[in-house]
Amino acid sequence: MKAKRTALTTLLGVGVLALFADPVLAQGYDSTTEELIRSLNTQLLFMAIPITVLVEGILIYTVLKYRNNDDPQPTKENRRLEISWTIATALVLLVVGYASYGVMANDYVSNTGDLEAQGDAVEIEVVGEKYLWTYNYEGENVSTTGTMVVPNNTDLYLRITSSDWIHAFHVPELGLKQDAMPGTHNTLKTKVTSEGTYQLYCAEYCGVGHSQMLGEVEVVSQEEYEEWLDEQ
Ligand SMILES: [Cu+2]
Repeated sequence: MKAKRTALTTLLGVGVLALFADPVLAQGYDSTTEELIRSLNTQLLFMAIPITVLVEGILIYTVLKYRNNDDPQPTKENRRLEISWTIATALVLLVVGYASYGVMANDYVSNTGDLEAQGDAVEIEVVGEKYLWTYNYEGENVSTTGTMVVPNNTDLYLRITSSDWIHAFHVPELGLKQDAMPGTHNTLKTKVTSEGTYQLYCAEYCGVGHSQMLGEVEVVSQEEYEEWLDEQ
């Protein structure tokens, strides 16, 4: 009995530690995309922890209780048990499926690429080439390389493409990742919700300069963005 309690306490402790180790709970979100993805991750974690504790608890309990049994007997058919675990699994899958669908089907996470920019959204063509990123601001006649300046709290439509071969646009802190393919534009839609500078990486090995294919996303207030546009 004491061993069982110790085992359960240990498992609970590991679960609580896992929660604290999750950076999501310690800080806010920087974009709508990041919020959707990370909060789904947290929801799934909260589901996974009790299931893990239950399964491991039963396992440890059984091992301890029957460790001196030299003549184990196979379990005979148990219809009630089979129905229980079938229904329980189905319920878990339904909840996971429902939660995931809500996130996966959201424009901020995935879209078919033909999304039209709405209202005062900012639309930028992001072009990857060996080994730099170029940003063409739609309707503004502005083009920059290296640092992409965007306004805070505004929908962004990033049309990702490449002028030579495959790269990938990746800003981990904002939850953004998209292939940059020659001859096609893949759309990322997001809204950044906190000002700051975020590191941009190329996430598809593209040659000797791949590790240097970096950039920055600088998120500023609406006014600063307008000023910056005028200066260009
Ligand atoms: Cu690259």
